[in-house]
Amino acid sequence: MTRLFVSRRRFMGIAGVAASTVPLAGCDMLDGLLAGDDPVRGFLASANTLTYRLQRLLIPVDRLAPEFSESEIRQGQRPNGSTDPTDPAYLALKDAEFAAYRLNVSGLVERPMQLTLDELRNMPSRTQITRHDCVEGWSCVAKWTGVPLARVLDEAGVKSDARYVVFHCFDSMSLGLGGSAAYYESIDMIDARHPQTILAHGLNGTLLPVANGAPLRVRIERQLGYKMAKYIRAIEVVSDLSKIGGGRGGYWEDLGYDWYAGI
Ligand SMILES: Nc1nc2c(c(=O)[nH]1)N[C@H]1C(S)=C(S)[C@@H](COP(=O)(O)O)O[C@H]1N2
Ligand SMILES: [Mo]
Repeated sequence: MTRLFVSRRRFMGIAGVAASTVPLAGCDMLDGLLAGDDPVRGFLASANTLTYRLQRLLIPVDRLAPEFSESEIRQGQRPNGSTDPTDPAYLALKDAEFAAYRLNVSGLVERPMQLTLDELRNMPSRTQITRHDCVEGWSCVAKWTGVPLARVLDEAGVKSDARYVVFHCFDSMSLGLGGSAAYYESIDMIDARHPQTILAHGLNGTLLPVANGAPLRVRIERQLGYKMAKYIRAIEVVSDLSKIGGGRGGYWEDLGYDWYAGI
């Protein structure tokens, strides 16, 4: 298949050229993007801020990640990270096959909602065969089915000061020394409204298994695997990430990973 996407390495090449031509070209748009009031400035390392801004500038907001054919699915989606959460609230739901599950939608929305799995499954769905790239260096092609996040956001009515969508998860991760923190993630409104960003409830033609995030996980196809929160219990629309978790936009980000993990 054709490579429709710009690889991270090639992108950094473009970014390097673009950055180095800024003073010469005097490009207002680039200047604005490089120096403007970036909402993530306060918590992102500058290199990641630059990557984020340039990628947003150079790559069309609706550019699709590559999609594959059924024959390119070579194995099951490899479970990674949490694969069997033991948090009591999750176990109680799992024991009853998630019948009492509700997706909580809150924050900067006109109509906060609590959606059942049936309601989510009955919304318009999208199925896509995409490649999952984990930061640890492995990839898997799999078929995902779910409701576009944009659709859920539209039903809730996003307020004009919204900048990010936060995914709160059921599973907590050990931080050592007896501490733990709930997994969470966040994306900007561009990725939130991207056509391939779905709240997936199906994997390779079956219900999403527990190991891969049942009953609901997000697919964000233009970013690395750790952005794609599994075991989602709530979605919160916010204008600022600094008061959530450790303030850097995600469980792994709070431990030093980049917030923007575009590929
Ligand atoms: N809630 C939650 N989401 C998570 C993780 C996790 O540990 N907990 N791991 C992340 C990482 S690092 C990857 S690679 C993918 C793995 O998804 P998979 O198990 O379906 O392959 O989930 C991501 N989302
Ligand atoms: Mo990962």
